Amino acid sequence: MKITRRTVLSAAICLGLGFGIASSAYADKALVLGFSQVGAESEWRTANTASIKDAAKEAGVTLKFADAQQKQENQVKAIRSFIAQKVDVIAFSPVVESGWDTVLGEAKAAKIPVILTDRAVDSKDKSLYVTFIGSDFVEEGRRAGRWLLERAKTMPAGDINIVELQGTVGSAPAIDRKAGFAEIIAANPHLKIIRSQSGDFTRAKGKEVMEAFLKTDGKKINVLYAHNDDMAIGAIQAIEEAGLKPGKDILVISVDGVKGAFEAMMAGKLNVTVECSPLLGPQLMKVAKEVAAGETVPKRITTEEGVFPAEIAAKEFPNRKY
Ligand code: GYE
Repeated sequence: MKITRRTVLSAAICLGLGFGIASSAYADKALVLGFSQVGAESEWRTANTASIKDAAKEAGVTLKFADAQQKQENQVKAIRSFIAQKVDVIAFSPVVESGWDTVLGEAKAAKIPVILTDRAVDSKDKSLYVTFIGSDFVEEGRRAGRWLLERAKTMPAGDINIVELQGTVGSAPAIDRKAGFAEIIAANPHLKIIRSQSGDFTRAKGKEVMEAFLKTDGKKINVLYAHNDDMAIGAIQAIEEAGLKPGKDILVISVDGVKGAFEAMMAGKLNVTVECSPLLGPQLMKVAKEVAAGETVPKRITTEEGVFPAEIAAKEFPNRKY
């Protein structure tokens, strides 16, 4: 074959194109994300897992997904295995706030960036992770408190006794939702938390702990504040089984805004839910790609959310995505 200027040129174009295609396909394939999920404890968590899996597929990210079944030791194991597999980015939703420094130090030493999603860690060394994507749980607690503060104005004079179902002990949402709520209700000395215990964010535990509350304090309880919808839904069952009317005899306040909560509001059994969005997948994939490309990302990415009282539940229900 006679080599002309033209063949050299077209060969060069082909090669260039070839490289172009190959390198962009490579770039997409190259992003391997190890994700350690808390578990499958709630409707919120199920929606969060689906959001992450769907978004990974959509973004062409190879996702290595591990379910920790609400145990920190399983998350530590998963993170170590991601390091051993040399994934490009590690993301995880830490079940509890404390005790991450060692394993995050190992990821840092291996030069694998870590993204926190949903829940925070209390590590002093902020260089152990690149960013934290998720809700402001203290603000969610405040929003729940503000609703009650307003509602209390229409309630009979005297003490208003509150029982609280906390989330998983030591978890960021349990610590922060408790703090935000307490901060706001302190403005009215009649608002009194008479019992507060963990229901581990599950329906079964929420029901069980509410049963215990009802046994000792039944008639005295005016309000239930649950740190998530699942515990509220479990507790609603306990209230009904005790012959009381949830939403009326005992006001019920919760957090998340899952479909189950909207159904309970439409049935008149739940008074308000403070929104906490689990749809973090698309944002996580975007940030993971940016981090892998060496871009600087904000240290804190906060999710935008609202409050849904029972009065607007039926209107909002068709718009709910989780
Ligand atoms: O509110 C609860 C889930 O971390 C925000 O975890 C999340 C919480 C959510 O089990 O339902």
